[in-house]
Amino acid sequence: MRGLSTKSDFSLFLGCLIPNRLPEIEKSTRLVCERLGINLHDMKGASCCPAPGVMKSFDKALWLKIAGRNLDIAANMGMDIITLCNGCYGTLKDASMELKDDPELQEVVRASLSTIDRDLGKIVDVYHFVEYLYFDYGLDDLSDHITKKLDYKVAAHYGCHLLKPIKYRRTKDFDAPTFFDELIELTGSTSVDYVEKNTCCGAGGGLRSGLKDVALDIARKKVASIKDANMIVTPCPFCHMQLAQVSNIPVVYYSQLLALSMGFSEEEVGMAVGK
Ligand code: 9S8
Ligand code: 9S8
Ligand code: COM
Repeated sequence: MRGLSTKSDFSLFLGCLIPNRLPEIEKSTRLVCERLGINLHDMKGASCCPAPGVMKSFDKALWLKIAGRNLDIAANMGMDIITLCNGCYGTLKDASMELKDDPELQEVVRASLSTIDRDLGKIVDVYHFVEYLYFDYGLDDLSDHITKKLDYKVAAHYGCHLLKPIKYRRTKDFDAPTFFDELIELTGSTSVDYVEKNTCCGAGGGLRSGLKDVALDIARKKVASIKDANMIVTPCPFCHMQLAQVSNIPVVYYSQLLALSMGFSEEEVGMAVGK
């Protein structure tokens, strides 16, 4: 049985990159969630989260106002949020926690949102999909749905916002996290170690837009340290796009890998491009 059986309905926050550039992430996630009994509801009117490494650094008040507006959409739906992107998680989870921790800040954001005819209802909880699977759904229940053991050698890339800031993250072990590796190994695959495993992909924080050459150098260094893997698996569309530019092995989102291990075909999960 599921660990949190009462919680099976969530607002799905897709962010910008998945609908615009990486529909296979949405498709494969919807397939696995349907199997797992996790009901995802679209957030009508949701905007960019806005991206944490960029917007929060420049204008924190505006960052919080826009994030608060997105949280309010979920609050009106009466559901906590699941997001599939580390960056969106970084914004919505941190905004939610900062607001919960600080009633005065809540009042400031409420007043600011009233200028656009919105409120800040009950502040919802925010989950990254892979974090929810590991810490709430649970590996035991998840393994009941694995019907096909894969035997890929996988280079796991966590990305930054899934692990930090540590005070708002489920795993406190940000130097040597294992939960994403465990989720990967549940599919029968092996998570292989590599030197640059815990570094940034190089794209975040506006680096890709501001200093493209530096960003790509970081990605190249990371990918060059991967030996003996068939694929890179990520939990983040931003990292995903960045690493795919410099990698000569496929870059795969976790839901795609999980869907394959549940018996879905490569075509169904968007991995048969060029075949
Ligand atoms: S929304 Fe706009 S740019 Fe992005 S994909 Fe994730 S982070 Fe949030
Ligand atoms: S993009 Fe996604 S999470 Fe981040 S900041 Fe550093 S790593 Fe790649
Ligand atoms: C990266 C998001 S996932 S940001 O560029 O740091 O905002």
